[in-house]
Amino acid sequence: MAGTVGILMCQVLEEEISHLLLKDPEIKKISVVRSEFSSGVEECLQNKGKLSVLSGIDDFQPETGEGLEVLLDAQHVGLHMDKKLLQDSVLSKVRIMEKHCGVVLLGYGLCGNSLDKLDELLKDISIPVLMPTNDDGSTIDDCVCLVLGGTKYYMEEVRKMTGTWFSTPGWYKYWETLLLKELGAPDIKTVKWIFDKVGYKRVLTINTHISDEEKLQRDSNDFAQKFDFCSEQREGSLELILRALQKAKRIAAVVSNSNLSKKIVLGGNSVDENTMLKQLIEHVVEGDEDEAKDLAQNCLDNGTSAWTIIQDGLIPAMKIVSEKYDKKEYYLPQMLLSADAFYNAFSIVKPLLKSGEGTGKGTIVIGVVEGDIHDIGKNLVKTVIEASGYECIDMGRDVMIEDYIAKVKEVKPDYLMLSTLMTPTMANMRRVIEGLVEEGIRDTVKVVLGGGPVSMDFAKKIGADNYCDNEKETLKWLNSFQTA
Ligand code: B12
Repeated sequence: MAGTVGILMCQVLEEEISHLLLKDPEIKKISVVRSEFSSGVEECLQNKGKLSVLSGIDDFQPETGEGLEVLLDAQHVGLHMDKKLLQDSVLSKVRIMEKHCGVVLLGYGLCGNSLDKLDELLKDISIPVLMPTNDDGSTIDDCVCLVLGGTKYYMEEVRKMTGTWFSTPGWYKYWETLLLKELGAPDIKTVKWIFDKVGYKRVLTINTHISDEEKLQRDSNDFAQKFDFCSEQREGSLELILRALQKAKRIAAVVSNSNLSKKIVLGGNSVDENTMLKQLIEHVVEGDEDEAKDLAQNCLDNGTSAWTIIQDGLIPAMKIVSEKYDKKEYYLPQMLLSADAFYNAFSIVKPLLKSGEGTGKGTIVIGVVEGDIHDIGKNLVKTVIEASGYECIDMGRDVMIEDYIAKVKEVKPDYLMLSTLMTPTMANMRRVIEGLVEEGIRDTVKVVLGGGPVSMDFAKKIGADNYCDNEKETLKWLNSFQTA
C-alpha cells in the first residue's frame, strides 16, 4: 500500500491517534509539522523509528516507492472554545494539506456543528476529506463520543448522570489549558464554582487502555478530588478512529496508484437618575452583585420607575456584557458574574412590574433540552427577554421532554424556547415538538430554537416556528409580534 494520508487533528486526540499510527505496520513514516501544539504528539510518536519532524508543511517530501505515509498536523485544543476559529483553521489547513496528500482525515467530530458543512465549504477541493462516523454513517459529534464508541453511548452515560465531566488521557492533559486559560477562569476555585453552578457531580474516565493505567487512575482521582466529584471509569474504544483511518488509507492508496461599548444612551432621565443608572450599569458589567442590588433599590427610592431601571440600566448593562464577550474582552466567568449581578438587581424591580408598563408582552417557557447542561446562552437570552417585559418560566437545564409538554399544558405560554449546545441532544428538540403534536397542542404555542449547533434549516425540518442566533435576534423576533 502506498500514498499519503494527511491527518489534521485536535491535540486532545494525540494519544489515541499516535497509538493507532504506531501499531499500523503499513504506515512507514509519520511526518509531524512542528508547531506550538505538536510537542505532545511528537512525544507520543518518538522512539519507534517512524517519526520525522518538519519545520513547516512545505518541507514535506514524500518518499517515493512503496509504503504509506502520514503527514500530521496537530491543532490547538483551545479551538474547542470558538466555532468560527475552529472552522476557519480546519478549512485553511486542509487547503494547505491538499497539495501534499491524497486524502485528509480529520481528527475531529462535528464539535457543536462547527464542522458540519465541510462538504459545501470544501467543494472546490480536489481530494476527499474524511471525518470519523458512528455505526449508522452519521458524523461523530465530538472527541468524547468518538472514544466512547458512538453518540448513543454518550447519551447512555448522560442519562445515568447528567452532571458528568468526560475525560480521556488527552482531556487530563489539556483540561487546565481549556478550563483555566481558554475559559478565562483565574483559578481552580473559579472552575469549581462553574462546575458547581451547572451541577457536575462525576468525572467519567473513558479508558481505551492506550496509556499508563496507573497514571490514568491517579489523574482521575486528582481531578475528582479537586472538584468534589465521584470518579468512575468506563471502557472506551478506538474502533471508530481505526475505521476512519483504514478508509483514509484505502483512498490514499487508490489516489497514489492512479497517479493522480459602547456608548451608553440614556433616555431623558434627570442627571442624578442618569448618574445612578450609569453606576448600576457599571456594577452589573463588573459583576458586583451587592452593589447592583443596592443601586437598583436606591434608584427606586429616588423615584425612578422599575421600567426605567430595566430599560436604561439593566438592558444596556447586559448589552455591554454580551459585546465584551463577543470581542473576547470577557470570558465566561465574568459573564456569569454579570448575570448574577443582573438578577440581584432585577429581583428588586421585578415584583413592581407585575401589571405595570412594559409588561404583559407574553409568557415564555424556556429551557435546555434533556441531556445537555450548558445553560449560559439560555440564561443570557432569558435575562434579556425577561428584562424586556416578557414573563419567563425557566425550566432550567436537562429538561425532560414530558416536563416541557406538561408545562405547556399547564401555563399555556405564548412561546416555547428550546436551547442546546450539543449535537447529540438536538434530537430531543424534535421530540418535544412531536410531543406537542401528539397532545394536540402544537398550534397553541410558537416554538423557537437556539444554541450553537442549531440552524434555521434544522428548525424548519423539525417543525419549529423559528431559530434565533442570539439574544438580540430573539428579542427582535418576539417584539415583531407586539406591533403585528
Ligand atoms: C462554556 C462551555 C462549557 C461549560 C458549560 C458551563 C455552563 N454553565 O453552561 C463547561 C466547561 C462546564 C462545559 C462542559 C462540557 N462541554 Co462544553 N462548551 C462550552 C463552550 C466553550 C461555550 C458555550 C457557551 O456558554 N457560550 C457562551 C454563550 C453566551 O453562547 P451560546 O451558548 O452559544 O448562546 C448564544 C446562542 O447560541 C443563543 N442561544 C442559546 N440558547 C438559546 C435558546 C434559544 C431559545 C434562543 C432563541 C437562542 C439561544 O443565544 C445565546 C446568547 O447569544 C462551547 C463551545 C462554543 N463556543 O459553543 C463548548 C461545547 C458546547 N462543549 C462541548 C463539550 C464536548 C463539553 C463536554 C462534553 C466536555 C467534557 N469533557 O465533558 C461537557 C458537557 C458534559 C455534559 N454532561 O453536558 C462541545 C459540544 C460538542 C457536541 N457534542 O455537540 C462544545 C461545542 C465545544 C466543541 N467545540 O466541541 N462546556
